[in-house]
Order: sequence, then C-alpha cells, then structure tokens
Amino acid sequence: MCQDCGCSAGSGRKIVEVQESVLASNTSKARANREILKQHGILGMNLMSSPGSGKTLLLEKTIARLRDRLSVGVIEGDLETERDAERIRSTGVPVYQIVTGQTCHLDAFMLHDALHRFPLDTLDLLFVENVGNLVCPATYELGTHLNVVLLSTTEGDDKPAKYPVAFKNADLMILSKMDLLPQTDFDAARAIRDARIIRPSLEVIRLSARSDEGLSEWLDYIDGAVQRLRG
Ligand SMILES: Nc1nc2c(ncn2[C@@H]2O[C@H](COP(=O)(O)OP(=O)(O)OP(=O)(O)O)[C@@H](O)[C@H]2O)c(=O)[nH]1
Ligand SMILES: [Mg+2]
Repeated sequence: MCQDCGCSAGSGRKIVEVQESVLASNTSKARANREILKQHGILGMNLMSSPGSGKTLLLEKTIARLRDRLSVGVIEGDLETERDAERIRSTGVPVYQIVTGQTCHLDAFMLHDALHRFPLDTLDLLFVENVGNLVCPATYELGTHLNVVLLSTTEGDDKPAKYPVAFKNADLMILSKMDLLPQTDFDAARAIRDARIIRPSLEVIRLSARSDEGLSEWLDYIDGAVQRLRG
C-alpha cells in the first residue's frame, strides 16, 4: 500500500505472488489426480467451452454409443443446480455434480474430492464437464489426460483469437452444432487457422450432436486415446 495516500498502488506484486502460489498448489494436486487415474487405468478427459456450446448433449450421445464397450463416469461442474448431472444420470452411468457457487471453473482440489466419491475400480473413461466458461477453466489444470474445447458455430469464428487461453493447452477442438452452420456466418477455416496459430498441434473434429455428423470421428478419437493409455 502507498505510504503517502493509502491507495493500493504497489500491491500488484503481492497479488501476482498469491496467484502464483494458488496455481502452484493446483498443479501439484493435478499431478496427484493424474496418478490416481493412472493407478486405476482410467482415461480422463476435460471438456471446456462457453456456456451452452453442447458439452452435455455430446456426452449424452457419446455415452449411448460407448456404453457397451467402455465403462464411463462423468463429473459435472456448474455454478448452480444438478441439472446436467440429472441428464447424465438418466443414461445410467455414474455421475457426480460439483456445484461451484461463485467459482467460474473447476480446480484440481474439487476434482480430487470428486474422485474419492467414484467407483474408480470399475471405470475406463472419466469425462469432466467443466463450468461453461471460455476463460477460467483453462488456467486450472485438473490432472486429466486430454483437454477438449468445444466451439459452436453459433458463437462466432473469432473466439480462438479473442480467447486464446482456452485453446493454448487444448488437444482437440470440436466445432459443435455443425447442423446450424448454414444459418450462421461462421467461417470454420478461419476458426481453425486462428486456433492453430495458438496451438499448432490442435486436432479438430466438426460435429453435430443433433445430426450425428462427426460423431464416429469423435468416438474413434476416444478409442485411440484409450488404446494409447493402455499401451
Ligand atoms: N442444433 C444443435 N443444438 C445443439 C447441439 N448440441 C447441443 N445443442 C443444444 O444447445 C443447447 C445447450 O446444449 P448443452 O449440451 O446443454 O450445452 P452445455 O455446453 O452443456 O451447456 P452448459 O453446461 O450450460 O455450459 C441445448 O438446447 C442443446 O439441445 C447441436 O449439435 N446442434
Ligand atoms: Mg452442460
């Protein structure tokens, strides 16, 4: 604090130090989560996007297709309500809802707590649906193996350039709601080009959870990742 007038000038460094410390302890807990998943042979996938890009509908469709060959669990993150967990529960797979209150993301500590409430020995694949937000979730590593970002055609193709943090550590970008493409001015090539400037190795799947376009490519992606984990 400034000695002359009492304003908060100079406190910025302290804030940065606190943020760094929070992120460092999050990273350490994420490492512990990764170890738990490894011990149980579970592939963890962290789904992130703006609110309403289609994460839960994609999960519902995915579970219906995978259930016969993989044992799936889901952890849901939302500021309020158990609505997404209820949707997933109706598919018959184990689900746990994290209600974050005012927090705009999941962190590794929340995931750690949720992992202890799960039948881990029975699972092959754990989806984490992060809080709908294109900024904060990407800052908090969870310990999952793969980060998947959904970008829907209704959001605008400028989002990778404007919200780069969400794409920086993403392994896969799903361009969702492709069935609505003709009703929008969304330029998929532009969105992909901008996202790959931020993350050159980014894989991309164009998908519609309504028409099932791209669904088999997504299922192949999951199968490939499970096989790689099993060595
Ligand atoms: N036309 C179309 N609508 C979709 C598609 N995927 C999802 N929706 C619709 O978009 C709305 C939001 O979908 P959700 O799956 O709830 O989105 P979400 O990302 O889980 O939302 P939050 O959890 O609130 O962040 C719902 O009305 C879905 O039916 C799609 O591929 N095409
Ligand atoms: Mg949802």
